[in-house]
Amino acid sequence: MLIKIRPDQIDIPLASEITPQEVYASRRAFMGKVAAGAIAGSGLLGAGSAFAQSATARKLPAKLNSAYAVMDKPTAYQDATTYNNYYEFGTDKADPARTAGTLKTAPWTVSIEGEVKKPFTLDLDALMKLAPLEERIYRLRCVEGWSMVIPWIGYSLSALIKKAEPTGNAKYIEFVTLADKKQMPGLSDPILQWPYTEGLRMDEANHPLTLLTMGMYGEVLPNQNGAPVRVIVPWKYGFKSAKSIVRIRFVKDQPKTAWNMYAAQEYGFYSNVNPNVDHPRWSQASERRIGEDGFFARKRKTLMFNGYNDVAGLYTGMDLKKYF
Ligand SMILES: Nc1nc2c(c(=O)[nH]1)N[C@H]1C(S)=C(S)[C@@H](COP(=O)(O)O)O[C@H]1N2
Ligand SMILES: [Mo]
Repeated sequence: MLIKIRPDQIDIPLASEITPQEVYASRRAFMGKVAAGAIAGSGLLGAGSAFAQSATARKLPAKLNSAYAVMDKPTAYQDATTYNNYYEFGTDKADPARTAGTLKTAPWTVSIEGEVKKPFTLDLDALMKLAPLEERIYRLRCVEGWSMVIPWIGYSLSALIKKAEPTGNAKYIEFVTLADKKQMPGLSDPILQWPYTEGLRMDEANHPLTLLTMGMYGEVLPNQNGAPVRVIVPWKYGFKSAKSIVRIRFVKDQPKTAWNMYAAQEYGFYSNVNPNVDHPRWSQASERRIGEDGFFARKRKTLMFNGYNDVAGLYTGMDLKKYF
């Protein structure tokens, strides 16, 4: 018999309270049970996503990549789509859900520029077909001290980098996002220098965890979450995960980034999730999971690299207090 089981009904430990090794082991045990039929028909596997979605958005079929799925309970779709940072659409958490309806996501192109064999432009359709879409369940932690767990859909950015054929001079990658006053009411507020830009070192960009993201919860991205294409870098603070990307530039020198230009002493280039290095205004030692932890609940511990220990090797020999 097939039993319908929602992810939030599966009894799993809080991943933030156990070690990443245990997370991995328990996920393997979980997947083992699925394979054995004990959790058959959960919908967690296969082409469709099991997660609650909107009634109108376009479906985006993708296979769950269980190697890249944390055990934590996914955040409710309602929370993930109404509590957003997307300053082009206002600075209040509720603003983007209200105002991002004016974002025109089709037609859309992403141009690949800079230190590459030959610059080119891809439309969204071509971008979607570049590599098989995967569903991955990642934690996203904002430097403000809250976190979510979201089933994203996309593929490793490395697939696009390979296609771009970067030259030997390409040491960093810069993401330039849309800045259009007609579509984005927040641009009249000069709080950040528009367009919002972000960047990664080439080895960070090529790490398989770095996800070029076109969807979430089984569907195309809602506008407020960065439609039609964004990046998700799960071991870094949320602001590194730039939304609504229009240009990807391969560059020799470390690119300027929007938040670093806003306040360099608060927002470094690297911005790895690090419980040992506090932001001047917020502790980074703990966090509140949106939709789960009330304001009076004991906060959960923030994990080094947000629990993604695989990336530690990228920073061997670097003083992460200096390169925060
Ligand atoms: N273009 C753009 N991208 C952005 C932002 C933004 O203001 N503009 N905010 C960042 C911040 S601070 C966070 S925490 C995440 C939030 O992503 P989410 O709304 O999908 O959870 O998006 C990041 N990407
Ligand atoms: Mo953030």
